Amino acid sequence: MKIHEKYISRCIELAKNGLGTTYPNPLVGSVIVYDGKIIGEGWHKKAGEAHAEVNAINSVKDKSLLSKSTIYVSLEPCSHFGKTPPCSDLIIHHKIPNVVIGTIDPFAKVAGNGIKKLIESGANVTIGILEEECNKLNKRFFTFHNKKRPYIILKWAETQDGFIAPKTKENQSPVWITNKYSRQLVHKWRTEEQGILAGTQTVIDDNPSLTARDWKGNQPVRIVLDKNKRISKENAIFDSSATTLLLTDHEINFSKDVANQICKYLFDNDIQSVIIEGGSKTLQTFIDSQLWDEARVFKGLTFFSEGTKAPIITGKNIKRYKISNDELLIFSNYD
Ligand code: AOF
Ligand code: ZN
Repeated sequence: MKIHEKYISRCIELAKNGLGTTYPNPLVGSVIVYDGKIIGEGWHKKAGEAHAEVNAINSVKDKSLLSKSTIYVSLEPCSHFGKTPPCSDLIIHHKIPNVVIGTIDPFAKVAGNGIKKLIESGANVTIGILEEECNKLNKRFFTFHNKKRPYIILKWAETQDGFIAPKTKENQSPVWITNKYSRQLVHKWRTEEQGILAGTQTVIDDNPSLTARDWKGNQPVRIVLDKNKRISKENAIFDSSATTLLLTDHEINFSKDVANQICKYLFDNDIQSVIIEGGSKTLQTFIDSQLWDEARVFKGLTFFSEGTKAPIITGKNIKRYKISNDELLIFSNYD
């Protein structure tokens, strides 16, 4: 592997440590190299806290080496005063002569301005190393800023015969289609997204908590559709373990373009990513509006014979996995 690619790849690896905790900020990693050796590393951990470059620079013991080093960063160093001061100024301040950047920041306040500042200061700037990987790393952040909507992940579990719920249920608790490993994986996924969304009927039928209780990490904001205000305040979605946004006919006009309106509402509320976990009607609405980036579909061993049919989805890029005896299909739409 070429030298720049090697270090940007390390930046990507470091950046991933922030998955789930940086919202609304992107995942960013940075590495500082002197004389063929890494002398500093850092990543962005949490919005409001230090950016990746700041952490990398702070981790260098002998600061006098900075003026002879190369700083690698997976995303363009920022140029604006946000919750923290500009990273490009810090790089200039330490006289780091070489800057290697994975990809350009789509955030309007930065968008090329960090690069401009660095070049104007006389730094030797290289742009576009592992660009595609760096864009993919921040698929949520890029979708939010470029498409003005959250990154949308659809998730459901269906039986061998294609049902997501049985016809009748004895009580208000979910009927499991998948095994415990798949269920835990879903909790991990929940910690990675900023929001989790479910439709009215799912909340009424299953009384789900919609939390990531089986995995350590971020609790996503619960977003629940409640067109006719049918959901009781006693439901688990109102417990104190996470924030809940209820979308009623006050926020959404349920008679048309529901998926579009939800996207707009979430964008206006700074929600960068959402995992939609049902029910069938809600999922199908997003599929029909072609407003989805990924679908993660489990197929369990169970048969229901009758009940609620699973959504119908097609996609060009399908990956298949086995989670013990469950099958997991991941459809990807992100380009
Ligand atoms: C960087 N390095 O590690 C990150 C950057 O409010 P602030 O000050 O945290 O700024 C947030 C914006 O800065 C964010 O929208 C994105 O454009 C950029 N994030 N930039 O140089 C980093 N996380
Ligand atoms: Zn910055």
